[in-house]
Parts: sequence; C-alpha cells; structure tokens
Amino acid sequence: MNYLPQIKTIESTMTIAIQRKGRLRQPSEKILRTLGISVNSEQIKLIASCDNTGAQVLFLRDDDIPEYVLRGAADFGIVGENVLYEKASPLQVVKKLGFGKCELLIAVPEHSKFKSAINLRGKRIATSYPRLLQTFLDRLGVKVEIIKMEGSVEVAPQLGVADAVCDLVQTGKTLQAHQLRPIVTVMQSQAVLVRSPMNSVNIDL
Ligand code: PRT
Ligand code: ZN
Repeated sequence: MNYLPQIKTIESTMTIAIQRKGRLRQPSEKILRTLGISVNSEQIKLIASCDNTGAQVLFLRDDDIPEYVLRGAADFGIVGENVLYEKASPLQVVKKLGFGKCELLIAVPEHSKFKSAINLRGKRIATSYPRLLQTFLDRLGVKVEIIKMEGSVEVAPQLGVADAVCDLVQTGKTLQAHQLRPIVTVMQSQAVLVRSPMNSVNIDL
C-alpha cells in the first residue's frame, strides 16, 4: 500500500481516531501497526498512548470521527466514505484504504413490481443515509418520503413501515434474508484516511 511513505514521521504528538468497535476496528488497527503504532486489542479506554511511538489513538463511534478530526482533536481519522459524505464533512481525504468496501443500495421487496428508482416516486424509503439518498433522488427528479432510521432498516418493508430501503450492502446476505432485491446503487464506499485542517503533523501529500 503506497500511502505509508506519505507519512514521514510518526511524531509523539500525533493523534489518530479509529472506530472503537465494529467492522473498521481490526483493519484500522492493522494500518496503525504498519505505521509502527501498536494498539492493545483489549484496550477499553477511549484514549490510549502508544508505548513505542508516543502517538495517541482515539477509539470512537465511527459517526463521531469526522467531528473530532475537523475540530483538531485528532490529526487523522479512519472512517467510511458513507459516513463522511452523509455528514457533508469538509475533511480532506488523504487516501482510500481499500477495506470496509460496501455499496449503498436501494432495495425493494423481492416480489414487488418496482424495477427502478423512478418507480418509487411518492413511495416511502427507510434509510440511515437520508442526505445521500435525497441527493441521489434529487438528481433523478424523483420525490419520495424518506423515513430516517438509526439501523435495522431491512425490516421496515415487511412491517409495513416503508415500501423500500436504502442501506449498505456487502455480501447481500442481509437483503436476501429479508426478501429484498436491489434495484439501484446510490454510492460505493470504502474506508478512507482523513486529515484534520488543524493538522501540523509532518505529512507529504
Ligand atoms: O458503533 P459505531 O457507530 O462505530 O458502528 P456502526 O454500527 O455504525 O458501524 P459498523 O461497524 O457496522 O460499520 C462501520 C463501517 O463499515 C460503515 O460505516 C461502512 O463504511 C463499513 N461497512 C462495510 C459496512 C458494511 N460493509 C455493511 N455490510 N457497514 C455496515 N454494513 C451492514 C449493513 O448496514 C447491513 O445491515 O451490514 C449489513 C449488510 O451486510 P451484508 O454482508 O449482509 O450485505
Ligand atoms: Zn456508526
């Protein structure tokens, strides 16, 4: 991976924010290790100083990483593009990291007649990504009712709460398990390294 030489020195003042628990935790730790920052996996404190380099690691909810990095509490962060763009974060992406890959898709009940986003005009779509979905549908000129949910959106159609969902998909197994069929991709996403605008760490872009 060619982003490593870009970070010239791991300074003892450097702080990196990664996800505390979840899909990005392990691969983020791996990146830190390749930078010489070893993280104790048993670590339960939200801030840890790395013994060998003195660098600091913040363990956060992925949704909070852009804000901490933007405000300079961390020099760098590792977060999914889906989170970054849903928050309309102005942070600079240093590098796409090649893991945490997924697609934000619109999916409909398997046996429904919906074939494209246009068929969903006037319908209800449940999602945790209202901004990304709205932007996508605005471009198509399709007006829908967006129902914002924090998670588990796949269950909304069978409970009669929505006509379709817009959610992240990796293997497609969760959609299948809920008798949902994808009709269109809203965005592709992967984990990225973001940089704070207040970052004074020596980095060669
Ligand atoms: O606690 P915290 O807020 O930090 O964690 P979280 O629950 O919000 O995030 P987490 O750990 O689930 O995901 C972190 C990031 O991983 C996301 O923001 C994406 O960038 C990335 N990612 C990659 C995914 C998936 N793949 C993914 N498949 N995030 C979520 N999913 C979910 C999806 O929402 C659906 O429920 O997995 C299910 C579908 O998976 P498949 O494999 O059945 O298609
Ligand atoms: Zn989250």
